Amino acid sequence: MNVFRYVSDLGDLPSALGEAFELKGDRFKYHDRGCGKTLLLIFFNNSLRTRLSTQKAAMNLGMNVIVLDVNQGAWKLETERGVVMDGDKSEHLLEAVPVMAQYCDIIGVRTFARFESREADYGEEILNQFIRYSGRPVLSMESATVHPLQAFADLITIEQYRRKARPKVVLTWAPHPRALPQAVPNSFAEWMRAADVDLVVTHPEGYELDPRFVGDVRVEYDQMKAFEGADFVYAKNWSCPGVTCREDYGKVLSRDMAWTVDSRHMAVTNDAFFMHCLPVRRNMIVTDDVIEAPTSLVIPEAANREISATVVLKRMLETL
Ligand code: AN0
Ligand code: CP
Repeated sequence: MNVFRYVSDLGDLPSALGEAFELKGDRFKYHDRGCGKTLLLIFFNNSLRTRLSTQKAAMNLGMNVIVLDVNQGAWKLETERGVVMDGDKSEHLLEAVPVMAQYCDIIGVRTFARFESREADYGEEILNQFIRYSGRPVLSMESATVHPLQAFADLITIEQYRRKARPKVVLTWAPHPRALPQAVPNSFAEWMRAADVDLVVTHPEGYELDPRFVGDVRVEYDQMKAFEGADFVYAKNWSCPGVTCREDYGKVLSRDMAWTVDSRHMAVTNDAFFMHCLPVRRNMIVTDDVIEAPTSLVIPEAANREISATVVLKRMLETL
């Protein structure tokens, strides 16, 4: 595997899930696979889980790890070609990427949507420069439009807890004070469609996700109706994807607190498990009682980030 962005990059999904459960049983099973190999993790944005779980995954495989926080101690990077660099940016990505590639075998990149232009974000301009100019396998650790390590961990979690062959999974929008990317809901929808689940998406009007990720999945604008009989509730805020109205891309269109997932919502489900990728703002996205209930999977879900990253890195090491 040379690039990890989409579910299709993983190849056969059941075999990847099989490997994930094998690694859950023994996370050090392939502890010599990465011997003498170096993983470089580059963060343009903050992270707790991705930073720790991806490093842990690399260590499970015997790799060395280097972490660079671009905005803390490195030179500020220009990303657009043709710019006269007379501002605060001292170095261009076109030099920085091949330089960074000299010191590693695999590169992970976190680079959120910037909301400056839908075309730039949905064109994955930063991640693609790493793919194009590094000559190394590259994995998205949440880039502008996708968060595949999260979606893979979410799928492992659903596999682990499902009580029926084809569970009803509801992806619900919930309010948040700031504009957030669509990467998590995009990948979640994409990966759930590839898995055998009954997916329903619910959000206020204007929050329609990009069809390349949601396909023709059922969208239910009545949140309570969507929750009926759900086996899993996956909450997430996202800003306007700009699908129905391009000018609104990246905007906060609703702050409606009626969408906060609370016990009233959970009561109409099939005793659903609650999921969120974290970090979560309590009593905006979800109430204290729902996230603290025994049916809340937020911690096992975060634990599975180590597993998804171990599977992905193992497969990248195999193709070096
Ligand atoms: C980010 C997002 O919504 O994409 C990261 C989630 C994993 N969340 C925040 O910035 C709060
Ligand atoms: N879920 C997730 O990716 O968390 P971080 O932003 O803390 O890495």
